[in-house]
Amino acid sequence: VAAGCYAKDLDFPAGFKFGAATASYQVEGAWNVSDKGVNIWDKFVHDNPSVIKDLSNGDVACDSYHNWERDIEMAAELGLDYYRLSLSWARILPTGLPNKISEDGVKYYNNLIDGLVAKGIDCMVTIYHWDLPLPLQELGGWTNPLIADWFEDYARVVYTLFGDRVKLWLTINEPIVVCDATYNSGVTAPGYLSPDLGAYICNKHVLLAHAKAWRLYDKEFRSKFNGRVSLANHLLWIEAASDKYEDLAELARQNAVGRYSHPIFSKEGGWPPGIEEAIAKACIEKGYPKSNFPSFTLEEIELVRGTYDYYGMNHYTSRLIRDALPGENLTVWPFGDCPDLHGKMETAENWSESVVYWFYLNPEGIRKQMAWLKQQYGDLEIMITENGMPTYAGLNDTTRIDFYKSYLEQVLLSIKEDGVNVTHYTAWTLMDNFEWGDGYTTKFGLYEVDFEDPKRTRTPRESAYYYASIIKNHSLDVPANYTDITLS
Ligand code: PNW
Repeated sequence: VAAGCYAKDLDFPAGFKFGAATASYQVEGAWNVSDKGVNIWDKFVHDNPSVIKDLSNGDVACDSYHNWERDIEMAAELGLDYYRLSLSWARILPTGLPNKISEDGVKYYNNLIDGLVAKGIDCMVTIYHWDLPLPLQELGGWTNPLIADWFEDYARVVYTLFGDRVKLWLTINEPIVVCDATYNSGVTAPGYLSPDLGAYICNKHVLLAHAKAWRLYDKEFRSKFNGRVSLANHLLWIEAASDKYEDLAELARQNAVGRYSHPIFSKEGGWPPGIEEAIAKACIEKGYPKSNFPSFTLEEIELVRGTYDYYGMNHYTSRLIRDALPGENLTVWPFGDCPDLHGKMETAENWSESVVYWFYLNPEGIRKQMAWLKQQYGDLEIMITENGMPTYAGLNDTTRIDFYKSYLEQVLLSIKEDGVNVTHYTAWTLMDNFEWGDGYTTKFGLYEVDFEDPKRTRTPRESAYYYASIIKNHSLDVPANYTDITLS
């Protein structure tokens, strides 16, 4: 990939689709209405308010549970081809299991999905975006092998309920956060630390859960509904800090991306090359009698291999990696370094900072990431399931406009120069929402939300006009008067 390359032809291919995303816990609120069950984020923030920067929580959030008509209106006026939303497991199944299905929970999603479909907007639905029902967590959550069956049973319920109208499914959002970030850092729900063990066990179980849900769709629903299913992986692009670290960088990519992709998307299946050996070595060094990293049986390898209809990619930022110096302090993945590989993460001088500590802007990273996916897993269809940038409050978000322009330009280069089959682009996010540990302090929204206002009024930012114009023109070549589009 040539550095500093700029696209000449700014039109998107015919059929390329644009969307925007949200997630249940981040927008819905209504945490205890009707018979909704408690989930791990409800409990995590109520028990530990200080883990969230502004001591806030998602109890009300954007109150999308009550404002769903406004959410549809925003999706429609932006001209979105599709809206990516997630389902709250405990809102649909209060106990986590299908012994009881909440009528009100189902009604909320039916209203939303029907309203979108009526406006000609497709639905991309994430089945799990981090809000596990509490009763399942109390039995170990993603470290209990039964989670694969619990997830499959939940998936059956939602395919049955919504599959007639939902044609794009994502089983699990960012398993690397569900596993690595959660068990290594304790800063995401359930806030339970289990370094060197929890993340590894979880890694295997999310793959089995995804695979069972994909196979269920393939066997029982595909012929009837003709939809497509994948998962959304979080891909941090990692490059060598200098030539001598090329091997380390490749191993770090296999650790960050491969552990959640290779078993599903590679031809041979199973764990990515070098990873079992590297983690075994790290475990022995840390004094464990043997590797804590689980192996796959041949049957499990076959169960997981090939369980995709496209590649779902969330991408935000990049890092450089080098060998750690002796005694150097290493923080944990995915927000920190790569201790299992003795790797220290850095950022390049020319990557500008955002208002969030982990986020540095490197537009070329998204193109290099997709080229790497193609080289590793062949000519897959890639859907960008999240991409966006944080700012502080304010409607004149020029930096966000520059972000979308520069990242989308690299997407065009991927398509036109690298021959990558990327077909969908999803902006994170439709509106400001509960940004996990950052609470409401940082804003990713195309629409600003007034969290002081009981009505949670939404107002379009300048970037909303810009994005609407890209969609309308099907091109990055937008007219100078793009704010003339009417948004409410
Ligand atoms: C994603 N990292 O999380 C999530 O899917 C969204 O729910 C979230 O609001 C959004 O990005 C913005 O933060 C991330 O390791 C997970 O760099 C991990 C990272 C970044 C974002």
